[in-house]
Amino acid sequence: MTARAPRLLLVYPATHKLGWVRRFQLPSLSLKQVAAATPPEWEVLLADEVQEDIPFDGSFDLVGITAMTHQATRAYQIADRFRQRGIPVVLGGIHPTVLPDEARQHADAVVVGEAEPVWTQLLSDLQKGRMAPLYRCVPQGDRLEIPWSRRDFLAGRNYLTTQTLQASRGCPYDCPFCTVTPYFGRTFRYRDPDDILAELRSFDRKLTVLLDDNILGDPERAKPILRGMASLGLRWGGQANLRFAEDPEMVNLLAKSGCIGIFVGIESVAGPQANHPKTGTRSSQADLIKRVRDTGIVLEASMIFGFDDHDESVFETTVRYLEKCAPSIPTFHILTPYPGTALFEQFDREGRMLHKEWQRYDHNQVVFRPRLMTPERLYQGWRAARREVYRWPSIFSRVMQGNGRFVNLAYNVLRRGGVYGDEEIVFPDGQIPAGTELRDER
Ligand code: B12
Ligand code: SF4
Repeated sequence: MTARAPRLLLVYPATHKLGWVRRFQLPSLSLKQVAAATPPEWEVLLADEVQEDIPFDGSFDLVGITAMTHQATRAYQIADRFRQRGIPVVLGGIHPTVLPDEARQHADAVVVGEAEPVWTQLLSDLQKGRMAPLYRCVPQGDRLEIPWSRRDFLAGRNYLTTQTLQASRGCPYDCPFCTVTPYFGRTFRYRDPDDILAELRSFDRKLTVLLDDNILGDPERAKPILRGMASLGLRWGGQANLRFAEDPEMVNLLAKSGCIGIFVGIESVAGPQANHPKTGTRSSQADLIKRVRDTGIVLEASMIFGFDDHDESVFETTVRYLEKCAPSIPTFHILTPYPGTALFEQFDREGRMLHKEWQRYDHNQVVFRPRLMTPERLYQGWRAARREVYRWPSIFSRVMQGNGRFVNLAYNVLRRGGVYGDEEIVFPDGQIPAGTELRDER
């Protein structure tokens, strides 16, 4: 350690270069929270590779790198370069949390789970020259006590907004494709509503994003937060499961709180996922979507293609279903079995993973062998369905079925640009994406 203030570089790895859309990104809340947990004597710097180059030649006492699965390969490259210069590296985030042994090969220490309870200990150990290889936080209880996320170290960068926070963590729904329940706990852990509202009150701009897994998951704990937000004049977005809309009071509170957009996972029109406790509702989904859209809130509905009960008819069925339900914005994902999920364990056991090239685990590529169609058919069906719902007639038909038509149209036009501007992946052998190897050739 040096005589000057110790310097911590926090790194957000990028998987590909972004054009002008990089100005519409959010800063990593993961790193904002690590920064918030860092004692004040440390100087904290950020390298967000989406926005800038990594300062590989800089002088740092510690480099902390976050990684979702699709960022892991790049995170390891960055870690290796700093370690070659003798700078200690800590890896954290969802991928190192689910595969700590893999991450450990590229790091001096790995943080498994949430940083806040272990981070000061790790830094103190580092300064005493005895940093351990692994620090683990196991979520407990139903309360979340974390410091307000830090924003000063983001100065000078262009983000859509830096006003992001979480009111809660964890989710009991345990969807088989999701990492949240196994690693962030099956209980909703909410922060104290007064603490959340105080943090929200400290914001000086309107646009705010609540990055909870399911902000409305526990209605009785969400309602006081929404009531308090009603007087703050914020305009905010978040994500939840559609069941909240069964309760008209909740929809009303949501609109009054300043919510302008909500992302909901509907996932599948048929089969086990459609009947999952998260998606199963007493009312029809079309009615619930209408109830939310009537308030003028933009509702983004996310669908996944590739479950084991999905055959080639799923694309057409889903597009027709969404025409009927008319969410403001439909989003389609290709099923991606992330390590650490029940789905990954099942497909791996069955020899159905096509490869483990983590940078390709991004929902836009097929990384496993679907049960009832070829990987190429899944990819092409996903691509065609996206284009179908963003044809102009489809957009206009959706936009006309709800309030806030101008805002809805604007969101759809933006999304259409992304959908029609994507690059097609070539399947040279008509089956498998280039560069992949089958472990289980049938
Ligand atoms: C909000 C969110 C987003 C936002 C991110 C906004 C932002 N820039 O912050 C948006 C909507 C953009 C997004 C996009 C995507 N997301 Co997302 N997202 C989430 C969500 C709901 C919360 C993440 C978050 O900010 N949490 C709050 C922070 C504080 O928690 P945290 O990340 O866990 O960080 C803590 C610890 O992990 C640890 N930690 C994290 N990093 C580090 C680093 C160090 C050095 C240390 C010590 C500790 C540490 O300490 C932190 C504080 O406790 C999670 C679900 C979840 N609960 O993880 C999914 C999740 C992370 N997303 C996921 C995915 C797949 C994606 C997409 C790839 C989906 C897609 N194709 O569109 C994209 C990728 C975008 C990209 N940048 O490349 C998956 C990742 C699965 C995986 N194994 O990788 C998750 C887990 C959801 C799931 N269903 O499983 N996402
Ligand atoms: S409801 Fe959402 S956050 Fe909860 S387990 Fe399912 S996908 Fe994950």
